[in-house]
Amino acid sequence: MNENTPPVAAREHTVESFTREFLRELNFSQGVDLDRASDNDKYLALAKTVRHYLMTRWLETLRNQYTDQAKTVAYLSAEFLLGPQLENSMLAANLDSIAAESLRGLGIDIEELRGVEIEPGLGNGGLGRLAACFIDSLATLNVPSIGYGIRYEYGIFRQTFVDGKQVEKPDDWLRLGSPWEIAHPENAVEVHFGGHTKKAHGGAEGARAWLPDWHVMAVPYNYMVPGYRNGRVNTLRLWSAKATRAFDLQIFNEGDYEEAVRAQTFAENISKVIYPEDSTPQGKELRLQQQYFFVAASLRDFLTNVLPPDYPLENLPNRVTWQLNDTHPVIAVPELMRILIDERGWDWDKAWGITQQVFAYTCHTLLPEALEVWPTDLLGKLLPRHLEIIYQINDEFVDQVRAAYPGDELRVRRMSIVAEHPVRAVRMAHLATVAGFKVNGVAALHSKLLAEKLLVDFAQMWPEKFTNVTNGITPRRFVRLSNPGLSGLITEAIGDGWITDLDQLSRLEPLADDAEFRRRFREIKSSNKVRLAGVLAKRGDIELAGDGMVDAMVKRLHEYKRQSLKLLHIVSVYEGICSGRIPLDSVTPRTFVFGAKAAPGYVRAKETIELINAVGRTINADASLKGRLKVAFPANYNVTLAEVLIPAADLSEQISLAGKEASGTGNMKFALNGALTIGTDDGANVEIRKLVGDENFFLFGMDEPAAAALQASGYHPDEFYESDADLKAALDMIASGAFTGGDQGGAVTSIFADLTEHDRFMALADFRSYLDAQAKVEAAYADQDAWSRSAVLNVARSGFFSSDRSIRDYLDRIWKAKPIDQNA
Ligand code: NTF
Repeated sequence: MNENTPPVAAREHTVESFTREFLRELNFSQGVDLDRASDNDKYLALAKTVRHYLMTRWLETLRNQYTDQAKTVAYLSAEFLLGPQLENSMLAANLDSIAAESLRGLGIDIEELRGVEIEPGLGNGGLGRLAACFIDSLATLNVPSIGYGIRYEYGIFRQTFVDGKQVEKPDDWLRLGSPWEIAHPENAVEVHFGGHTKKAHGGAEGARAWLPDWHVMAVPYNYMVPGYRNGRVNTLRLWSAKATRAFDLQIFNEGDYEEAVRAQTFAENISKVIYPEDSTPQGKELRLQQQYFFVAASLRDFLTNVLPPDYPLENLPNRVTWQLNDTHPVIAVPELMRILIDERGWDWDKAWGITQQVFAYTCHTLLPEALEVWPTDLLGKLLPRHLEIIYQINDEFVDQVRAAYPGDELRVRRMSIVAEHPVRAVRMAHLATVAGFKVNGVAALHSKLLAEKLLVDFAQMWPEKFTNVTNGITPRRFVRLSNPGLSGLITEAIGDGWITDLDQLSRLEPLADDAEFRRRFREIKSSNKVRLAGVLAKRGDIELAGDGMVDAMVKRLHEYKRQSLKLLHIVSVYEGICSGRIPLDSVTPRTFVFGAKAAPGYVRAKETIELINAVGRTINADASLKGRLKVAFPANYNVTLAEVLIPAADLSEQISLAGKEASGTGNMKFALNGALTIGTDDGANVEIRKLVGDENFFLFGMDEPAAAALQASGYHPDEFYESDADLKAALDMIASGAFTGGDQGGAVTSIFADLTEHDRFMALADFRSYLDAQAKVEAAYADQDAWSRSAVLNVARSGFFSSDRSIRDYLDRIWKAKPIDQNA
């Protein structure tokens, strides 16, 4: 800290000073008096007040970042699913109780203000939320780091249901103001596209001149990323596209006003909206534009604003790791090569030598169809110089493969960065693997399958490149904030060290045998259910089944995740009750809660939503069930809803086909909040089960080798349909139109036909085992005391799933960066 820096203590942390600041904000920033202020005014004033308290620390962190020039983690991610910011910032700044007291004194209900906040939904699901947890942990662990991404004007669509069908509405999250960001138009960066290349005059051998034909400005918006009460405030920099004035003016001067406006819209479309896809690549030109847009701006920003002038880029590997969050930012690889060769005049080998030391790649999928591939026609049109560089990287790489495996042309073809069929295209995962110094999967099983299946040729050639870092979640947001009851109970028992050292939860183990502790744990669960019931009731008259079990399946709607298997279970129970096979009073009262968005173009997923809603409507309206079963499917599942739902859940559904879910992170959030998991041996479920113990986890279904073997031997779902009477009855009930007012067409036919004829993710093969596991769940739940013992053990044994641990693993295995304590 230099002498001019005001010491942090100068910002008093008292209720009075907070109130003063808040009223100042209300008057001078919002321009209203307290008695005329709307909730939105109050929310914005509160947010800005909190922001002020963090500002000193932020500036300090930025100064230190510049003077220390320490190794920095630059996390490049097309998605950051941040969730609401207010509470988290207050918590990090240690202002939560002061703010609450201050507002109380002014007669303001802080809860109401929380309700005003619109979360920035700048991500689809797990991948984007992981990035948000990681920047939280990086800051909390004192790691110098910057997150780089895109400031989408419209986040992930708002889901509504019309007649049970998903209808997407734009998510205009910026409409009421965005107090958490600071724009820096003066630091805007030009990003170029299109045109052609030609031989450079002078410059290094192999250097080319790129003559782009259009460009756009990337304007940075900075977000604070406060560590948990450690004085560090890192930066998340999100880029927004702005048409350049020169570009408009030229056309404007040519007298074509409409064309000028059109051109501006075209350029600004780049950051207009996030692609609502998850686990499937969306091969759209605009998406490639988005990727290059944010990556080019981020590299430029790092090289010119974070590094000092004239920094010798030979030292770059000591200064930065650019972590590639999936393949979305991989175009950074040829971009850095272009900068080093064409702009800095380096020769190819030297540039490649450095490039290979600064990128590391995280893969998040096991579905081959989810790996991004860009047709060379498109890539060449948009980024002609980058395509040339990719070709050259590939030429050298292919030579290397030939040298290592002489005569094995099939292998060469499999590994080539450039695929020839069905069209010539660049495989971004191959490029990332060739260029990255490390490649990691996101759970132990996933990393193993990456090395043995998806990227097997690469793992054979470079075994040391491959590693695992199991995902994690931030305990600040997903326990401390979202589950105040449980947080209080834990802190009372073991102190509050767990908030930044989640392994300490193991000290709760003995309390699993303490009847009073279990009772209090149950009490908290019940009050969390009451809170959930209140939120669901407001969201459209959704009811819970009394104080019964809350059974939750929340995640993107995807066939591999098998919401349809969950649906078959529900229908099977209902069919059993209707046909008299299952006595109603033997059924545990339970609410099946779904939360799921389907990609707008994913027809089967949308049909599944429609069917879930149809089944839900029927069951919820059937008085003969006496309210014992309910289906709750609140629309628009997001972080805000997750924070209310997860703490209330008893049972966590993690039922993907083994070998398909890379990790899952919802599974970790539920376990950490004391829900028991019913799940397959997939993704991080494997690690959860190992840690919490078989007796506290309901395992079912084929494991990955069994699933692969069944697939290989020829899978015939109709055989399962014909041979299992309960399965047949459930499917037939759906097919009969019992849930669709007699309608046997549409979603009903299509899902029935798909499951009985194709069933790519083998829901039918796992049905019986799933039902058996559900029977065990019912039996276990009947003994509430034993159930809560298992639940407490789930909490006590889930410390491993902190994203702090993930970040430590990244530091250790990949980044080799050192934490720097700002207060030291
Ligand atoms: C997702 N991947 C995986 O499907 C999840 O299993 C995993 O938990 C998260 O990433 C975070 O690692 C994707 O969304 C994508 F796009 F890679 F398919």
